[in-house]
Amino acid sequence: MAELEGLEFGKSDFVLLDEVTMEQFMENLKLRFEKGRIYTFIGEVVVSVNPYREMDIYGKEVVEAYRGRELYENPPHLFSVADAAYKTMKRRAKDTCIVISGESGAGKTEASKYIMQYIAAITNPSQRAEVESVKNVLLKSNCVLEAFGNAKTNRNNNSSRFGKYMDINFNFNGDPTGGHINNYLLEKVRAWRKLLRGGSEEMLQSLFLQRDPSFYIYTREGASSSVSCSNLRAAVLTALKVIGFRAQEIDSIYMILGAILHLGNLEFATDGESVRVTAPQAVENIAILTSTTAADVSKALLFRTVATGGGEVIDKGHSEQEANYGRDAFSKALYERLFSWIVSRINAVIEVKDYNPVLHGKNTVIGVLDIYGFEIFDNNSFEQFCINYCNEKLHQLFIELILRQEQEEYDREGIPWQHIDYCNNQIIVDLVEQPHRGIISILDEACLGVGKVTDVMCLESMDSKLGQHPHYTSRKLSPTDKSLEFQRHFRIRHYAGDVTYSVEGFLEKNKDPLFQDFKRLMFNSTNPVLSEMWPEGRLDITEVTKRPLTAATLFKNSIVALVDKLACKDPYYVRCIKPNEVKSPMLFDDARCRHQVAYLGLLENVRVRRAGFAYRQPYNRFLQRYKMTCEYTWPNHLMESDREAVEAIVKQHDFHDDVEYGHTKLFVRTPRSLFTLEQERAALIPILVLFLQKVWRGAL
Ligand code: AOV
Ligand code: MG
Repeated sequence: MAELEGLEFGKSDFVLLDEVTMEQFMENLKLRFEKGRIYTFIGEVVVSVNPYREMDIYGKEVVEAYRGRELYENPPHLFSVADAAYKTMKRRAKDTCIVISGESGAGKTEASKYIMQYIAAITNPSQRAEVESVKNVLLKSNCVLEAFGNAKTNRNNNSSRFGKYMDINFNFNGDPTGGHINNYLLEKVRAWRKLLRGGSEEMLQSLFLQRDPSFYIYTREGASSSVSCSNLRAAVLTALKVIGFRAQEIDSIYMILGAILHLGNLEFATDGESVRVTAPQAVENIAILTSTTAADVSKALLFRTVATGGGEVIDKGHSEQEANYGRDAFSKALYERLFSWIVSRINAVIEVKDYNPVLHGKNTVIGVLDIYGFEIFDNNSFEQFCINYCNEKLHQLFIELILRQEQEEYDREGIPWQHIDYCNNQIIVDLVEQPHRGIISILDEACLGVGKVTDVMCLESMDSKLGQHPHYTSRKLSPTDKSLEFQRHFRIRHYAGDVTYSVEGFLEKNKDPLFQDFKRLMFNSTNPVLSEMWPEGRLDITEVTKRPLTAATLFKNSIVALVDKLACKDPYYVRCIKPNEVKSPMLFDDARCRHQVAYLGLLENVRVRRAGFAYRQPYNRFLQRYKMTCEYTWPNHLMESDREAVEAIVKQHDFHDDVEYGHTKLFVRTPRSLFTLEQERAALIPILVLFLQKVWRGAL
């Protein structure tokens, strides 16, 4: 409803569009963006457009305005969703979650931070010290994760290179008692320019590092950064200390980062039969920083231990190419382990301990998910495949949960259920994840294959197994489609649109193998922090028989677990849209936005919402808003209940057939009925104001 806002700002809920068409949707979205209204509802969902400028809408007064209020009483805002999730959790003792999605740079991480800040602001009114300290750690954990998991990309200066799901636990008072973080698919090592820029001379020396980022292969790319690095580093250090990282742990973190930078600069050369490292000093540095010996580091870089058929163990020398490959896999793994370890350390601190449900009442949870949205690039690879699969799963959950939520509300309110038609994307999910026949299975099979299985062979296998699938195609299957290249491309018809993937590198990325020797090297480090990160390095070569799960399967498992976690909660959604590619606060790029509206499934969302009841409101609230439009209810009604009074209003305006009366709420099917009421109300307000002014003057 256009509460507190005039219609010049467009419709504050897309449900109120005259017709659900892309044209009308876009017109409203654009109008609101241009008027500085970056949030719009679809029922309880908030659609957000990145303003790319500071907005003065997150302050204390705004928090107060939203605190404990119903969704429709204020203009749409992240705080509406945060408050709704919090209220549901507190009132109905239900777990809730807030799913924030959208493409890179659309504003997901910023939104998740405002939501956390809101929850922090409205809880613990009595300022109990132990709750404050939990809140502090929860908020500070963001800073640490961003420092290690974010990087500048061409799409976002502060891009999260990992998906994050955070549970916040609450006691029966509604105060936070702890939490848990899950991270998903960390991408690439790009995050530590700040280490070099912000580090003291002393620190850099102790890590054997040069200050100039361009000296290191891993920090060379995009070396300019506007963020004040020394401040950032100081903030991260403070955050690490607040969370409770010990001095030795903090030192270890920096030593590992240093070791990774040195690793990146290692080069190999071939002398006759054998391969050697060209700069032995770097090996020395790595050994010191990882508390190992140069001989061991060098051996792990140049050889791998293999068990022969006869049970004999031999050292097999790498080729130059294998050594290069091993080095990159090692530095990537070091970084991934470090990140996961940091997350697990934070989890150990914020984990709810000694919770006694008898003593403390039911422990409830709000989950906040900030995860990469659908990605369609010019060249889409394995990463996009994983990310888009994740979004198919989330979309499926979205539709399912929204329908379930509707149904539950109807049940609660005693209203007959009505069937809602929607597009079911199960078939696409199956295409990717089905055992034996799905793409992930085919990939895994190819990775297991003996001998040299190539990406092209894998594509052929997919073509033969999936040729009949309506959502899968390739050039071989659609010979006339010139946009697909032979032996390279396959295309999936996602719910959000067609995406063409290049199969190159799929197998390599899926296998993602790290030579066992590196694991043993790290496990045998005399630094206990490092050793703790590599428990499987304990295994002897003869004991390592099981193949590690592939990257795609690991990812699938983590997403299935995530979906299970979300599915048992009451969901709230923030759908983020990026208005343009140039980070401009002025520009609304129509084509880009249209594309996002389509793949976020927003029109479908509006349709589902309108298929049942477009609008619902508790009787007393409805009455407050519209009582002036009916003679029986103004200024106060004399009826038995608010519900009867609402009935009087509905009858007087002649839309009795368009509503259902629930136990506590009125349900209105079509928005048109409400327009009439809103118009009448708008026309009455000036008259009323005049009237009140007269009364007021008379009283003087
Ligand atoms: P993302 O999380 O969706 O991208 P961010 O939340 O990092 O995107 O937002 C990108 C940038 O947009 C921020 O650094 C801000 O400059 C600006 N921004 C976003 N939301 C707001 C807001 N509400 N008010 C002001 N500025 C905002 V990625 O992590 O890349 O998928 O992987
Ligand atoms: Mg982000």
